Amino acid sequence: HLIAPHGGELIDLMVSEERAAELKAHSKEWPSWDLNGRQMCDLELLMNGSFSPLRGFMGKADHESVCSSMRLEDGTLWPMPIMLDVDEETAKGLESGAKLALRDPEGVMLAVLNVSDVWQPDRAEEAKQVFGTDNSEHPGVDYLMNSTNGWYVGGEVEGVCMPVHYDSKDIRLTPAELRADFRRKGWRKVVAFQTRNPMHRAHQELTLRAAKETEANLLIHPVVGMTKPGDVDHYTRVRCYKALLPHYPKDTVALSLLPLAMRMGGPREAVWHAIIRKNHGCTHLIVGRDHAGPGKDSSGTPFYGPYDAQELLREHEEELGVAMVPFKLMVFAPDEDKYIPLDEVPEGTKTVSISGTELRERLAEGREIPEWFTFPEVAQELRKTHPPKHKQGFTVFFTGLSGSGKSTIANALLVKLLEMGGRPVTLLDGDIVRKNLSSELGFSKEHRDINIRRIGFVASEITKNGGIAICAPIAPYNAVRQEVRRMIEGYGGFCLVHVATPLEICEQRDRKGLYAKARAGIIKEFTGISDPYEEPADAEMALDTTDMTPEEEAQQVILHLEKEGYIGVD
Ligand code: PPS
Repeated sequence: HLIAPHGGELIDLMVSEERAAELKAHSKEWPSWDLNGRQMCDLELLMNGSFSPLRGFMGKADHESVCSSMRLEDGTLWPMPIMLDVDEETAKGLESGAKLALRDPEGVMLAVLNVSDVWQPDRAEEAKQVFGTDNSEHPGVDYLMNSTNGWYVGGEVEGVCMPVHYDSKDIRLTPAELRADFRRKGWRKVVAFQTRNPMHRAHQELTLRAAKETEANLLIHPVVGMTKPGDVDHYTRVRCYKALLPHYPKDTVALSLLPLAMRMGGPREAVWHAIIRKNHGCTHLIVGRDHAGPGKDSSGTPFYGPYDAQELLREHEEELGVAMVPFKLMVFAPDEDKYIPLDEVPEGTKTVSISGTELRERLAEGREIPEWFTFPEVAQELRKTHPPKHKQGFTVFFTGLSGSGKSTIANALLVKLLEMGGRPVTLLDGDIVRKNLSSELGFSKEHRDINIRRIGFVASEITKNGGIAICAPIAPYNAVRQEVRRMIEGYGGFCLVHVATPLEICEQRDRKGLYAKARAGIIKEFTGISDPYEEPADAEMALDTTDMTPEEEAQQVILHLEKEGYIGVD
């Protein structure tokens, strides 16, 4: 007596063992496509029936119909294109009737695509129709325009093997498993809560209210596939969700993880979420303000209105059979010690709330997170993965001409940081790197860029793991320096220091005799003499070593790091 899946039948694309063996035996004759993260998520949800009634990646007719009218060609409501994008070389080798082996990053064949269509889509048009904009500040548009390949391949999928997950296996329930679970427990009305964020007390309050109001059981159904860049990682979130479960009445709530790749498509995405939950046996979906919203563009204009998603789902809830439960913004009334929906707050009542930004700031500064805001167990989990800045990793990246004094300052800084203690410190000096990591490289632009990328990669790993990396290459090119900054900033601090000693001084000093050789033409492509140095415009600090001691310079860097919060006291 559970709600019927979308389209009437729960799709299961996994083939029999016999058929799988047959497909594997033939696969050497077929071209292969290595799936990326997004495609892996989509394939898993296709294969396990989360995307019922879809039986594969969309062909041209369905794609056009979904983009223009939110319906498959046969009229079934379906708001989001589910496409397999491939490069030109792969596309050119395929035609209708061909088979394409779909492989995971290790090369294991997960499925076979029975190709029906191969075409070059108009992605800008798709963006406008699906997301309502072709502005690539919208993460869904950005992905479509800048991270998808230019060709689509459509066709039915025969599933051979599910993608492997090593984490939380017991709570990654497929639609069939979740339905079986609901049947066993006698749940018929189930309200789903979609989330990509940690859940705080307001979320617990509103989900509980939604369950009570609809007299339904609650499924907490967080997305663990791909969410918005910058979101809290799903390992941390799952620990937070688990910590929250004991705060619900016993046997009324279930937790299951959904390996969905979100598109941040607002209204259309809300309808898609409802269809996916319907396939998982849910009858209701909680939809909040700006559901699956990408936020605002650079001019501060939101991509969607705050209630667009609620309205679009409401328009279709009857057809779908999934009811939209509007989620009210909950605020805390400290004097009454309880949460109240914002629109029900009596006049004159004092209320408080903490925004996502403020929470991040409190974590970064190691400040208190009040119990009215989040349960202490949840706060503790967040603190573990979001330590205050003075416990996070960071990279100090010196750039400057040969002989400018980078190595000397870097060494002085290394010693001062080791003296302070607390975090491991690694010095990636130009010369050391060129002896070890980059021993085969020369000094062409291409090789210098490879060298800096390698240094950046190592520094980003060190930073991610809470250590300190000090880099001191020449790094003459701006673009790759910025690339390194982007690699690191997501993990911790990044401080670019321009050691701006003028060329004349470097040449006068000529400690290694290299300038003399460069002037004589014995060394070619020498930075500053016969090769360019692009002065950074984005440096956090510039140091001119002409009149300063290395000691003083290292001290300046330390003071800057202290100001930024990366050096502090417990
Ligand atoms: S880069 O551009 O960042 O990849 O260079 P880097 O790895 O820092 O290596 C610079 C050191 O190599 C020596 N050297 C040269 N530098 C510049 N140009 C040419 N052609 C060159 N040939 C050898 C030089 O000793 C540099 O060390 P520092 O410590 O900067 O003086």
